[in-house]
Amino acid sequence: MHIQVGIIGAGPAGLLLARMLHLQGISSIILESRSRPYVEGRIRAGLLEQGSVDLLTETGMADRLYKEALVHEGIELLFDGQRHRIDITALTGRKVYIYGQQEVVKDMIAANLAAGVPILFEADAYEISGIEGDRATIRYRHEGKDEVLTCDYVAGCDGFHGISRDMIPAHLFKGHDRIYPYGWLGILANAAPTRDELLYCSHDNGFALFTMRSATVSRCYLQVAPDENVDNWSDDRIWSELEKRLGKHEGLTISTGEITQKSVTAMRSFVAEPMRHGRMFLAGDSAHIVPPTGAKGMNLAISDIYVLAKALVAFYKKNDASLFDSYGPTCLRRIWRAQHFSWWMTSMLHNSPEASPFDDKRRIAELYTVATSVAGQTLLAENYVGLPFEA
Ligand code: RFL
Ligand code: PHB
Repeated sequence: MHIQVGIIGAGPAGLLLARMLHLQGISSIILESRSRPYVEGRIRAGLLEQGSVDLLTETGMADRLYKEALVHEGIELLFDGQRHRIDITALTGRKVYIYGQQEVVKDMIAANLAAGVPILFEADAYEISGIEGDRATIRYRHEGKDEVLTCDYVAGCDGFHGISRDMIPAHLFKGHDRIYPYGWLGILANAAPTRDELLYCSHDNGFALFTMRSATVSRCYLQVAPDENVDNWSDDRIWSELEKRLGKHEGLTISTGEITQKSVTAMRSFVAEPMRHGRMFLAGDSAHIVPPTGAKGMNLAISDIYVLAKALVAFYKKNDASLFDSYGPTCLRRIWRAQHFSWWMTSMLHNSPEASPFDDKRRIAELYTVATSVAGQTLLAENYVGLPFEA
């Protein structure tokens, strides 16, 4: 089979690309190694920038989002026993949306399948070849058989553990990596959110984040060791630690409930360069990872695809291949800004086991600098709501 664009991965990146290409009459197919229920049930990100929501709206995939998403105009920073609200909307004129990534993914899968865009689930791509030549070939295993797909271009939207990134020859590839000495224990609970805005809390025991998925479902995160065993965390221990970290801050008590999901994620920053090699483009987590404190991962996947879809459309509609060369550099400008923001939020809010008492005091002073100055708050808010797609 031959198709214009072969897409590996049915995460937010691959699914959005397929949709944007379809709307311009460009054919694609998505190969996804996991099953549909697995992909639709995977609990991950929850915060969408206004620009991401605008793109989902333009591509006709935001109907349910507008009914179900929670629209947020501010966040609170909690540190040193105090609460400081940052009025994101007053400072930037923009808002953010709370809507689970798995809901975004469900909407995107439904839109693509309804339009006849093929998504092959449980189709594991294991080899990409020909990207330096006239046409690319993807070999994959589906329903117990080895299959071959040829395509003009390959979109490597296969996440951090995918195969695409490894196809860039070692002498051309550079990976920029930073590993943090902590991770997040994340839980989902049938409990009303503690507040109706997100609480980013820095405490002597470590960072905690109170976020949500709906009026009845809370999502909370606790800073833990990066290799922490989730089995060490009983439900009681989780609630008592959340209470300890949050409870120090005036007027707040947490509502508890049944915990329905628990997992530990290590934190890292990573950027792959280049993002294109011949006929293959990397997009989303296959090209970069951010620590989740800045809520940028899914949003960066979406902004990469905005730039990539534009380049493919220019080629197929106007025979203009020039945007292929600028794809990576355009994305990387925004990616590095998001990397900086994610690193900054992470370093400012977590207490590192490597920090000296001086570092800890300096870090709290930095939080005061940001929270008590309009300039500081604006810097945070502008980055939190997201920079323009082509910054
Ligand atoms: P995905 O979603 O990982 O999708 C890649 C897909 O490729 C498939 N795949 C293959 N398919 C076929 N053949 C192969 N060989 C394949 N190898 C892999 C995989 O099965 C998968 O379905 O990547 P994509 O599309 O680039 O999307 C990136 C986002 O998923 C990620 O950045 C976010 O979840 C990060 N993130 C957050 N991002 C935000 O924007 N806002 C947030 O609030 C936010 N919070 C978070 C987060 C990530 C977290 N974790 C779990 C790391 C909170 C957490 C805790
Ligand atoms: C989430 O809702 O899962 C979430 C929100 C904000 C973050 C990270 C995760 O910074």
